[in-house]
Amino acid sequence: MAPTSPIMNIMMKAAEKAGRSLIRDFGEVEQLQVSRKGPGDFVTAADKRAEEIIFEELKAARPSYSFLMEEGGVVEGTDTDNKWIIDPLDGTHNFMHGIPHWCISIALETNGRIEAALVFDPVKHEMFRAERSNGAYLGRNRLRVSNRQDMEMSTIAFGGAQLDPVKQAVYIKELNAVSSLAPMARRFGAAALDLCYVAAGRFDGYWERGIHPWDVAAGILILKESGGFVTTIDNQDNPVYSRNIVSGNNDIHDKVKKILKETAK
Ligand code: LIP
Repeated sequence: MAPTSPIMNIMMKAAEKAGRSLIRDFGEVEQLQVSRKGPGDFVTAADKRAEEIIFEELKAARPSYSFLMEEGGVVEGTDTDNKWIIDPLDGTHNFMHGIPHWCISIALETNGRIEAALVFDPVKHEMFRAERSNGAYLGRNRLRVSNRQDMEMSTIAFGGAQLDPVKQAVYIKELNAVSSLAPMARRFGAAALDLCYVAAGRFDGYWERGIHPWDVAAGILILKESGGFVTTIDNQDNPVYSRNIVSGNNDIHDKVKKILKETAK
């Protein structure tokens, strides 16, 4: 495996420990599908348990750092230059339904820039990781985005269906516009893995509105370090906090972004 830095080793240890907890809980979820209450409360507890594990591990290693977490929110440290951005279970809906496509996402933001990123899929034993200017890796293998330029043959992931009727109308309009040119577009339900799969060349592009910083912070650096492009649909500055994102290899990113912008007119 490519040499990992001390900070990446800390992140990997935390992710692997939380992954063991989630794999145990995921094994229980199958049985809960048929229970009267369903697995909802159980999954919430599993999510929070994983976040507590990650928080304790990272806090012990870097006591002064701040945190932004999906469940626990903001925890200010004395060192406000360094902030962990954590989604302990990305792909919650998949997890709840026993669908083996979910992950742990941990990013370290330093002075407003993501410097280290890790996305761990414990079911498939895949650890995607990157440090700024040092490339992106899946295990020993260096990640590179695809060279595909043909929308018709591209696999483009998306997300963002909304119960809000106004937002849902935008979603349907965008999905119709992109999928009419890229019929293989499909939804997988975990933004962090969507970005990592673009980085690995499995997908050629991904877009979504309504995502949160913890869903995408790590995947954005991993994708950029694999030669991919990540921007916002609405030309905001920082895709980590913009709540909307469009990404891909250079060609597909540009083509999808152009379609989305034309759809918005
Ligand atoms: C999920 C995202 C996914 C989105 C889902 C949900 P969660 O995050 O990863 O891309 O489509 O609606 O937001 O809630 O599983 O951490």
